[in-house]
Amino acid sequence: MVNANAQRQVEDNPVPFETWLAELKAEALQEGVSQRILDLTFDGLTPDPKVVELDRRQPEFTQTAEEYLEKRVSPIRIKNGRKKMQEFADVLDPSAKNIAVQKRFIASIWGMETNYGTYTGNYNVVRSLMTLAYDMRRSSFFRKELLKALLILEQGHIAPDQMTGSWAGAMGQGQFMPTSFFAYAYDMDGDGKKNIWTDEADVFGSIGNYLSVHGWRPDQTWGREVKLPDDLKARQALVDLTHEPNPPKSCKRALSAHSKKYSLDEWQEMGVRNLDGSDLPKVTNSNIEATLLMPMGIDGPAYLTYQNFRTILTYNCSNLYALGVSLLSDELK
Ligand SMILES: [Ca+2]
Repeated sequence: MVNANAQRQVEDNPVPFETWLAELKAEALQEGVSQRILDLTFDGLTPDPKVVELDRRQPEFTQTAEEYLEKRVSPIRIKNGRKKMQEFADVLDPSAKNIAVQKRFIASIWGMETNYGTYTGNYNVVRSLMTLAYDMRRSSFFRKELLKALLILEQGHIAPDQMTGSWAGAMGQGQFMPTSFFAYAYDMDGDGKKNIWTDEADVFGSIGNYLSVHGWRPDQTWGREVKLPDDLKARQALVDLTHEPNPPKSCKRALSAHSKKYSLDEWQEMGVRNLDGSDLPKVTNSNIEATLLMPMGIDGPAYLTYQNFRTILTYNCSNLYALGVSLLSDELK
């Protein structure tokens, strides 16, 4: 149902839509978008009230961490992931090798983002971005994304009627925003197009490239679930470890829930063990630093997270998201 309120809010822009659109098109022409692409994409296109409604929607209830992870790392998703990895092995294996990111992590993000390419969103990306750019709430962000989306069409990576995505403009099987497309999409099969919608080689290459550019370590995993000392006092002391003094601004919210970094040797000395009680891995040639994360509180599971966990956070700055990707990747190993 179209929300009348949403319709009213999209009209908050004091500039009439037709005037706004004419001005936008002029800017797009200056940016190198052709009249042909503008005619093809904007013909009869009007703002989508449904998009504004979704943009205003408050989550109806907050899932607990357990519920979130159960849903995201469900037995069916694990089963489908294993099947998909086999089905696409001819493309996934060489892509992962080429880009130097373990294939289970590429598959896991693919699974988390679009259920392995089966749910990429059916919104017309240009229409969604145009709506959100015309709307006043975050217009400058979405205007920039819209201009980039038009340039993607101009460069012929995908046909205008096939450029679909989420209601907020995240595109293709890895859900890239247009600016991310220009920064990280990767033409893995070398046909001159970065087709993150229907070409799996490019999908895997692009997800892998995103991780690679953000500091992925192919010789390491994401981290591990660990066992803290039984002694409650010792346990509390670990939980109380100073949090990162200056988490990066780009993902402050999630990273401020992590402890300070210590080496695996130091964690071992503090009494932290593998889940089965055995010693933490002894790393001889590189010094793995890890942070302690307990997303479900002191009684919940404890995780030591490595650099790759932080890289996953750049894809989506949420500890539960990154943990979902991580735990799913373990199941896809
Ligand atoms: Ca390609």
